[in-house]
Formats: sequence, C-alpha cells, structure tokens
Amino acid sequence: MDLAQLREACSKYTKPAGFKPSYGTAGFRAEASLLHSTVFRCGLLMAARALKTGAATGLVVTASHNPVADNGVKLVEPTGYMLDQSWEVWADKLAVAEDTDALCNVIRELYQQEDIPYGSGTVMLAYDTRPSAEELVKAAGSGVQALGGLPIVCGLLTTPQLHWMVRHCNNSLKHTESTYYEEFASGFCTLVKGCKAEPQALTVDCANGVGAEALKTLSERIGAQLSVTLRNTGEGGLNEACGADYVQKERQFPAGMDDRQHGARCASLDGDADRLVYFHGMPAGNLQLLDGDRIAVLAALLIRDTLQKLPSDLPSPSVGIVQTAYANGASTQYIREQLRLETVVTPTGVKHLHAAAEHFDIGIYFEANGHGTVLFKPELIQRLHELGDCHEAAKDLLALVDMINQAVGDALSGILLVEAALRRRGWGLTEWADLYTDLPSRQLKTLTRDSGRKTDFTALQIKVKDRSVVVTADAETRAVTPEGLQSRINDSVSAVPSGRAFVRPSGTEDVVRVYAEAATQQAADDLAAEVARHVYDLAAGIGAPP
Ligand code: 16G
Ligand code: MG
Repeated sequence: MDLAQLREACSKYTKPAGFKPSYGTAGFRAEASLLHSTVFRCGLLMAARALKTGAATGLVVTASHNPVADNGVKLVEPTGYMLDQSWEVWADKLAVAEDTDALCNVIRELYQQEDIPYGSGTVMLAYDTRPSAEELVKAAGSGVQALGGLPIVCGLLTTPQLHWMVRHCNNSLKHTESTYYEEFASGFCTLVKGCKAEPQALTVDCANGVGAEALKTLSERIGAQLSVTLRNTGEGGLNEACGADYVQKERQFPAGMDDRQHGARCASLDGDADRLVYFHGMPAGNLQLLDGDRIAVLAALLIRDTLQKLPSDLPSPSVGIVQTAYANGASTQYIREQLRLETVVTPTGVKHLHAAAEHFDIGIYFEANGHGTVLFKPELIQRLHELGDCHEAAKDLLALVDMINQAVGDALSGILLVEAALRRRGWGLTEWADLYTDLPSRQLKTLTRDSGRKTDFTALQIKVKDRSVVVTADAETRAVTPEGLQSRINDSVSAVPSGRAFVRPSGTEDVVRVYAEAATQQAADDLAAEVARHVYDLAAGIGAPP
C-alpha cells in the first residue's frame, strides 16, 4: 500500500461534518450529496476484502426503492452473496472516520487485524439509473485504486446482475451481461418446453428503474414463450407511486396501471430489481397482492412436482422454506400443514434468510416484501449432473438452477420462476391466490384518521428518541427491552382471536416498526395501534402518541 497515495486520495473525499453513516440491513443509504466519502471508503473496503479472499468482490451504487434523490451502496462477496457480516464492523468504522488521519488509522488496523496480504484486489462496480451514479461510481473506483486495486466498471446493471457476475467470475464461468440473459432464457425455455398452457400476458411495473431495460432484453431473448408488456420504464420518477415496495406496502395499483381489468396478471419490480411482487385487480377495483410468501409457496410446489419425478432410489433432498416474522401466518400454516415442509424464521434482511437457506439441499427463502431466491447445494447440483440427460426431472432441476439467481434474490429470475411454475400447472393468478387466504394484517402504512375506528392512529412507524432501546430476540418475535414491553404486547395479543404482533427497530430508517395480524382487518388495525402505543409509551416516543 502506498501511504502517500492513500492519504492524497482520502483527502479528496472528506466526510460531511456530523454525518454518521451506518451499514444498516443491506449497506449504506442516504441523500446522494452526502455519500461521496462513504462510497469512496466502500471502494477501499472492497479492495481490501478482495485481497483478503483472493478473489474479485463487487459494489453496486444504488438506493433500491428509495426516492431518486437518495443513493447508496450494496457490497458483494466473491461468492456473489452480501458482504460477510463479520466485515460490517469495518464498513462502519471506515464510514464514520472523521478525517484523513482517522481513516488511515482504521485502514492500518484493518490490515493488521485481518492480516491483509499486499497486492491488487479486483472490484467489480455497477450502478442503477440515479443521476448521482456517475460521480459516486468515480468515488468508488478512486477508493479501490487508493489501495492499489483494480476497479472494473461493469455498467448500468440491476443489483442481482452484479451479484451474479461476481459469482460467475470467481467460478471461472462466462460472466458477461449477455451470458446472464442467455442462461436465464435457456433455463426458462427448458422448463416450459412441452407445456400445454399458452404463455399468459403479464404487465410489469418496472418502478422507472434499471430493471426495465434488463427485462426488455431478457424477454427479447426468450421470445414468444414469455409475453410481457413493460410499464413505468423511465417515463416517470424512480419508485414514485410505483414499484414493488409501493404496491406491497400501500396495496395500491402503481402509476399508469390503475386501469387493469379484473384478473389481468401484473407484477412490480423495485428500483434495483431485487424485489418482486405479483398482483391483480379484483371485481370491486381492489388490488389482490401475491407477495414473497406466495412466491415461496409456488416455488415449493414447482420443486415438489419436479422432485417427485426423480428416480425413487435417489436419496430425497432436504427442502425447507425460510421466512421472517413478517410472513403471513396463513402462508406458514399452509407450508407446514399442506406442503409438509420445514419452515425456519430468521430476522429481517436477506443476509439472515440466505444463511439459513444454505442449510437445506434446496433452500427457498423469501421475505413477504418480495426479496428472495432458491438455493441449490453444490453437492445436489453435482448429483443432478451425474443423472444427466437421461432424466427429464434432473434436467428440469438443472434448468431451475440456471434460471434462478444463486447469488441473491433477483426480480427477473423471480418472474421466470413464477411464470414457469404457473404454466406447468396450467394456472392463472386466481388458482395461485386460492391456495390459502391471508390473515388480515397491518404494518408500516400511514392511515388517515377515520372516526369510525375504535383507535385513531396516523402512522405505524413510531419515531423514538433512540431506536436501539428496542432489542429483540427469537428472530424479532420477542422484545427483550424496554422492560415490560413484551408483556404488554402479550396482553394485547391474547385478547384478539388469531392475534399476533411484534415490534422491531428498522435497519434502514430511524423508526420502530410494528406488525400485527388478526382474524379481521379491524382487529389487526386495532391491535397494531395498541402495540404502537406500547412502543410509544415505553421507548420514549417522539411526537404525538399514536
Ligand atoms: C433492506 C433489506 C430487506 C429488508 C429491509 C427491511 C436486503 C438486500 N434488503 O431493504 O431484506 O426487508 O431492509 O427494512 O437485505 P427495515 O429494516 O427498514 O424494516
Ligand atoms: Mg431493492
């Protein structure tokens, strides 16, 4: 490491005074103009991580479903997974270092403690459609170079595309954008070959983000086997009244799609295309959401159908579904009782679900909000290759491995998964939705005051002085502190038929979130409001009480 060069580069990216970025659930996110120093430092971090692991790492400049004025970074391990959790502490230490001296000290400490070899680390960089991307990618590249590393700018890509490329690169596989489309398209075409059902028209809300161009290219590669129409491809504001987050949280049709007729099949991506939800219009003009829980269930059905066709003398692979506490109780019950599959609950955030899914031969993980994928153990893939061409089912499973991003949840491969699963069963969204009925729930959503309600409340994101006073355990289902909070929640829940509720500090915003479920919508709303009030009272809420 050339210290003089490092110092000079660091001094060009000074941290705004008072700005204290923190790694959070999935990387750094903030108003774009604040982030130059943070992104530069992430470049340093990922160059060091590449040296430590002896393989290429990745960095995506994106703020996912946040407004266009924000930006952020997501950091990618050589495996294509998210940054190893043991290194998040270095990300934080680098990001908050006050000045060049402090920053160089953290780097020295990192090199010593992690025993980083000297050399040149490769970092693959990508960015989404935000106007602030160009400068921030430059900052990331300067960070990589400041540690003598090699930044490779892969261009405008979805987050999962960069994860996939890093993984393929380190497995010595072709890793161009074009190979990504080819592999996905070929896996999909294998799976739908011979299906009696015709492709159904699907309209996709692309959140005015980077997924629009990628999905267009993918669908062109696939041709007639996939019938998609793209909306919100860039004509409106990024994530503005559209996208997976908006549709899932608000239960509203995205901009430009409120004219959907009853039953029309629709889907929404988020701004960096790592989240996917499906929806369709109901007779009264309401929207029915088919969220990540439903996608997990459909994936499990497809996998079960395919596994049943494997030779019976083969040891059957373990299959499990990983969810978070946000998974609707009805989905968990369906998975356990009807599919007879094991379910595991982890804290919120892809990194937690992903790690738990790796324990199964086939690990299906989805958050209700639409983040997720299906992981196949390398040993299973090897066995399937050995069965080879003589078994249709083995070929189908290998096609699934090609078509489902093995690095991270990917909305594009999610669409192919859903479309293949529905077509192989000859189903529409109605049959899929009819598998089970969601329990009414209430989560982060701003409600207007409604005098007909027992409890008035305006928001279920409770602003508190310090969200870290809320500490949870058992995959966020139990509040350990503040003292007394959980027993109050228990009292409220026990009075409500089919009631369930939990609270957790957000990993991305300075708020505490509340989730409640009950037999009726009114009861879920009231339970959520009551629990929100407990949080407000015991965790030093700010502003008007809920
Ligand atoms: C991030 C996470 C997502 C999680 C969400 C929760 C990744 C790639 N993204 O977007 O999985 O559901 O945060 O946000 O891990 P919250 O902590 O603010 O509720
Ligand atoms: Mg996203």
